[in-house]
Amino acid sequence: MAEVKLIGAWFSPFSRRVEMALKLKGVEYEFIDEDLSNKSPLLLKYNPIHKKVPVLLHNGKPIAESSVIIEYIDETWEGPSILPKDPYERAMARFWVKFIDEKCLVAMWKACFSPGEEGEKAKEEAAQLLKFLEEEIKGKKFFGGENIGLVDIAANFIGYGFGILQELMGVELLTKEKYPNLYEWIDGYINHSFVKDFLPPKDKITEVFKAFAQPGYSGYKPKF
Ligand SMILES: N[C@@H](CCC(=O)N[C@@H](CS)C(=O)NCC(=O)O)C(=O)O
Repeated sequence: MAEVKLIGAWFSPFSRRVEMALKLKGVEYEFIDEDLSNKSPLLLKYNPIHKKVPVLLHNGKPIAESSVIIEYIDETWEGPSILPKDPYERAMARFWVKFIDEKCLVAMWKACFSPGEEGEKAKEEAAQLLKFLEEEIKGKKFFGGENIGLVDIAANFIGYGFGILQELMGVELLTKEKYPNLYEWIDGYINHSFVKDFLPPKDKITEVFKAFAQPGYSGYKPKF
């Protein structure tokens, strides 16, 4: 039987993406929880370039970068498709994941953590970027259509962690009034039986964000 291990971090939305993909396919795996403020020799060995989680080990062979890993999982195991079959739809799904990773997450994070003018500019930018997702999800249950797909998996921070973060930081960015379609998606998403299993408890996530917000905090904190 194939040996599947995931080097991840319990709070990381990127490693959660991979867990979701593995669960969707019904793949058994061992989760190795990494301490990102004191990275293990295992992580450094298998992801020497980025030194980040997640890393999937399939029969000892490492694969890094969550989107790359998800595509590998989709191609390797039977089960519900994570990426659309149609080439154009596949390309579009990849486009939105790139948009989320390179634009939305960066601006949303800075909107919460960057001080002064940088933070204000990030809030404006994030507000505009989210409008594109608001438009994209309009009239659809999930980004993947009737079922959860690649973009829904990639957007797990927008669907869950960000709501907790913005509340904690007193930022009013992603609200029901401004983004009714996205909000409906969030509601359907976090209450979906499959997604529910992956949501870390709110109080635990809040503790992590609180630590990130502490002045002088010297542990691991995502940098964008
Ligand atoms: N592009 C990467 C991002 C992964 C990422 O940022 N992982 C964070 C945890 S949430 C990490 O391992 N950070 C370690 C570091 O920055 O040193 C992916 O999609 O897998």
